[in-house]
Amino acid sequence: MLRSAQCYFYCSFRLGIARRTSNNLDINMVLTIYGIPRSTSTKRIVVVCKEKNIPYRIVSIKMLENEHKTPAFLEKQPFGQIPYVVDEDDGFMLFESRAICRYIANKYASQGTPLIPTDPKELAIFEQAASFELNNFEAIANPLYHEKVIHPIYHKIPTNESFVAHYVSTLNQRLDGYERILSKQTYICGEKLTLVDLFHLSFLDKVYLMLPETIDSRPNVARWYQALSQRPTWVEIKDTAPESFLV
Ligand SMILES: N[C@@H](CCC(=O)N[C@@H](CS)C(=O)NCC(=O)O)C(=O)O
Repeated sequence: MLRSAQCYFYCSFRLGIARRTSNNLDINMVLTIYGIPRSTSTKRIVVVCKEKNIPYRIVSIKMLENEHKTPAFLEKQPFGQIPYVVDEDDGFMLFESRAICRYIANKYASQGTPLIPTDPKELAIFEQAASFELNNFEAIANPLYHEKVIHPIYHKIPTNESFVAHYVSTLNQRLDGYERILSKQTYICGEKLTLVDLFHLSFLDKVYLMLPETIDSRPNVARWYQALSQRPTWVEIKDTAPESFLV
């Protein structure tokens, strides 16, 4: 009896068969993430699954063998980038990590940590922050990380120091903006944690590894970064592989 119950649980987990609880939450829904555990974009999704208590599995893509550039992969993700996901409830497919995070946060709005505001003004502030995360933070932190780490280590291309100098100078100006915002409030949209705080985590970690003084020298950015990076959901996944520094 116990065995068949275990088997049911295992099989339903593997097959993504959702069981409805009395409060109508899907507790066994499986989100399949086609990515790599240590990748910045994959982690962005995983931390949200954990905050929302959503069971997920990661199917690792063999990027070193260029699996993400094969016709089969491009059919799912036309730009040849990881990750994309399949919602095993109904086969719904989606790519772009932030869109995926929003999908999870909206589908499971009442489960786990609330992450997207509903009040129109709070939502507008949220959208404002989502826009500057992408355009003012990731747009600089990501190429800086590629220039300093990915190019020399993965692609064997020497770091272009003049590019690095430009990115570091721009990053410092952008972090001054963050300091101004965070000197008035606990999180990036106000007093409550939102999805946009979590969006920052992957590259805040990389910036801290590369240039800790850019964060430590700004007391409110440092406080915010410490609070986010010490969330149990992030601590659990941040060092998913020894080479987590690299992707
Ligand atoms: N905007 C995309 C970016 C995805 C992305 O840049 N993925 C990287 C790994 S973290 C990748 O696939 N790089 C390989 C490539 O671009 O060819 C997202 O957020 O999902």
